[in-house]
Amino acid sequence: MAMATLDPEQSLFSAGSYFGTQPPPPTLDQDIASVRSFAHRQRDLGRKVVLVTSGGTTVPLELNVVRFLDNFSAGTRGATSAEYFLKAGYAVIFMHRQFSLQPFSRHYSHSTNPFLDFLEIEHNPDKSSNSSNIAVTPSKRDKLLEVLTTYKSVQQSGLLHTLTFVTVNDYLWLLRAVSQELSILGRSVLYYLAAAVSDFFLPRQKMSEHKIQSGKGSLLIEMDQVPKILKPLVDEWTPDGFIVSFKLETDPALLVPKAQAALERYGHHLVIGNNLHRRKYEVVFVSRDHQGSAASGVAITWLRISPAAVDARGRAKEIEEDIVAELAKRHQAWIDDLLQQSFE
Ligand code: 9Z3
Repeated sequence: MAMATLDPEQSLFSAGSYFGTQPPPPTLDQDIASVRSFAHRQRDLGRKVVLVTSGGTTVPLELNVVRFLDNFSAGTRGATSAEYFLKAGYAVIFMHRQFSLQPFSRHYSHSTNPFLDFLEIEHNPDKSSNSSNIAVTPSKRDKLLEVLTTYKSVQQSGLLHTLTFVTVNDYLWLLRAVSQELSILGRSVLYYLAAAVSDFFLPRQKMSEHKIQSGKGSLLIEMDQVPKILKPLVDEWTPDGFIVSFKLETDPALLVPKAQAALERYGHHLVIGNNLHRRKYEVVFVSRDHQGSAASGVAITWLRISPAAVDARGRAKEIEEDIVAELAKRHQAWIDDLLQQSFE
């Protein structure tokens, strides 16, 4: 692909100048082909599809990358939500940061619940034989069987398609391409943008080729702003989709105003605000108020669970269960409304 040259004075990228100057990831064509066939299959089957983005993006500081900036996210929100979307009947494209949590395997994360800890060796009583069996610790069996059964059935049904990104550049190229492919699904596609995306990046043209050397005192790096890609996503790439973005803040006073500002700026359907420290127990839905009951024209709904809450099976409740139930309801209501309007 021919690259436009970057004006060294230029520091504000539009989506157009970004994609005209930054190179696509090498696996992009392959990823596009896989998403294209997934989207066509789901359309033919009449299924709703959700694109879940999950995990943090990196910003490399060198071309031969040794150092990079990272964005906070383990991928819990995305991986957990993907499971509940599957349960709600959606086909899921799970676009995640390489090595971040994934649906199903997240229950057995190497750091919080390493699988080797609940496997036991059953030695063969025949001492002359060295064939031993592996068994699951009895107290872990029920949960593992449940997770494994769902995982196998999802795999068999082809309802889950996984894509990987590492850098913010990978993420931007993939999001554009995937949303363009999914636009064939019209209103049945939901975007659930839970990945933690860097606001700043270092354009390729400004990156040092080799490892930045120390010894010259402090390091000053000037980064450019990542283009606001929600705007072209909403207006151009997938104009019919139902688009939900997340807003992360650490100052509670900023959460609702910033979520509201994002909604107004991009004109999409919903912003889910979450505070870093309370994100597992509390989120706020900020959307346009169609009933007109709020003076501001904005509807603000808090969704909360108690940290001690348990689900129907007596396990720790996950707020994503309620987030996804509410979204599935809103998505369907929006489809029905538009259908109704087209008859009027
Ligand atoms: C989120 O706010 C996610 O809910 C979290 C999930 C990253 C907090 P974990 O993976 O965390 O469960 O540990 N994602 C969006 C973050 C983000 O970058 N939003 C941008 C912003 O706030 C807008 S796209 O400006």
